[in-house]
Amino acid sequence: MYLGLDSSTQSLSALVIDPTSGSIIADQSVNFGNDLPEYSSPSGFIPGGRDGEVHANPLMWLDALDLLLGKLAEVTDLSKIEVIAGSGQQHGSVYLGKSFERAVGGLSPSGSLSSQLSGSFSRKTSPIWMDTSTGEECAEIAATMGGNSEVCARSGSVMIERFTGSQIRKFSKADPDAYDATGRIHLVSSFIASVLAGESVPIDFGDGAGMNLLNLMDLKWDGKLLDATAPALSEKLPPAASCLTPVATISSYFSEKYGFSEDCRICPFTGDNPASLVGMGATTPGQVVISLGTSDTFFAAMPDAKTDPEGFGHVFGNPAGGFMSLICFRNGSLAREALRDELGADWSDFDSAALSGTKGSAGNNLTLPFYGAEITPRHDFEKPVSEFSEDPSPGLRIRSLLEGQFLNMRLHSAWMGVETKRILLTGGASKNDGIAQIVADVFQAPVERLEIANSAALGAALIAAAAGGRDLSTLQLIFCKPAAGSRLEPDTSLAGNYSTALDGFQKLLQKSV
Ligand code: XUL
Repeated sequence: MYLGLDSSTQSLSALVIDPTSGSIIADQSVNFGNDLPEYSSPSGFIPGGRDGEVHANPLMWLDALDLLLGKLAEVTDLSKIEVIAGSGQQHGSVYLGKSFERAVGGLSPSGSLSSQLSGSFSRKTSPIWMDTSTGEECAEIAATMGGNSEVCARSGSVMIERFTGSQIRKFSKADPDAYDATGRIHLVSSFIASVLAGESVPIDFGDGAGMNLLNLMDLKWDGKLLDATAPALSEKLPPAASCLTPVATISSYFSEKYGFSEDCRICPFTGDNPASLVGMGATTPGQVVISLGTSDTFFAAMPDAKTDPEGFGHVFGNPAGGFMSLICFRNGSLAREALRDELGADWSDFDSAALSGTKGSAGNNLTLPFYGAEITPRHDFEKPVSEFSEDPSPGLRIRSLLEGQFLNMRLHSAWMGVETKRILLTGGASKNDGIAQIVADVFQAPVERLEIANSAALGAALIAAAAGGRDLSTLQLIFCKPAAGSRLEPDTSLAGNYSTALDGFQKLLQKSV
């Protein structure tokens, strides 16, 4: 049996799979807000951060690990777990003092993780991916490197506030003594893996690519980027490695306390997006995952480390080999909800209006679907801009907003140069057939929805099984099945409408930014 863990923003989840029977043996999770109210972090981070700072308490993640494994041990014989792999929310960083290695290697099962490791941090809180406070540091690093295009060519992304490099720089400037006292900097993913291993383990390439520090050509830390970021950084980072190769066995704390076998192996943990790519069964080029959430994300496998010339998209490592893109669109559900409220509509209106009622107008009206600042493209929009060729009924406004969202995605993912053969739609709004049909029509590709809810934890469990010698693509055929009846075919008669609309959308965008 194999265990996948996912440490996300709001919860820590575990999924145990048995590849021989093709079944999920256990599925447990701990919600930081509900299960650990003493950390006063209802959404997984400390509320009220100033000037764009968003931090979380790493002790909360440790308590969650104890709580989760305790729950899991009640329902599963953990001695049967051969390999553990995992994923973490990307970009977040954990700062450990020089005593960490000794403390984590000598944990006693009679105490808790948090009580025994609370003295090991050189920074009490961890900046996470929602932090936007490092604009100044991004500009400084980009200037030292000779510009953002150089940063992008090396690391796969221009300098991004939430990425780890600028966060490390900010800490080194704000508190140089604490920075000097830092012996190890981990990502959320590599921190949890290190605790399980009882020693610092490597950072996975896939997750490491979200730091603005890894050189995508040789998958090693980039000396020039490290120097531009903070002093002596190379001494503080663990090496980078693949999440598919186990690097340690589990520490005696976990075997004695929760019944794991002493031979249970630990893989480097990857990021939640690379793990989701695996869990959605989308690790080969041609498959695209679109996740419709508060923000919408688009991610897809890529054979080469091609970068976005406009600098909006990111390149991470694909756990199955090669690379993946990740593109974030901030006006996702936020925009859909804003229009719904403006029209006094509900989601069923999105379904019927978007489907049958307005199909004759597909691609005829254009809307830039932005109710606020957007990151793809990066611009401070205030409200949507529309060009209607007919009277804009509520149904048409809904269709036009949705078309605008997916035309914007199609336009800003073209740099990957990968033909979209199949779209896997996930996230809250993916259940809506009207929205899903518009995705299929705009991209002219079939849309499928999978049964699984936590694709990152499933992806981690599949990585564990692959690291244990199972074939990843066979595992994906077994575990990543589309839900029955979820497939929608594109209406190919609309191909011309949407390629004309794509040109029109691009022109409208150029006029407006
Ligand atoms: C990706 C990103 C988020 C986090 C949290 O760049 O910031 O998706 O990984 O899920």
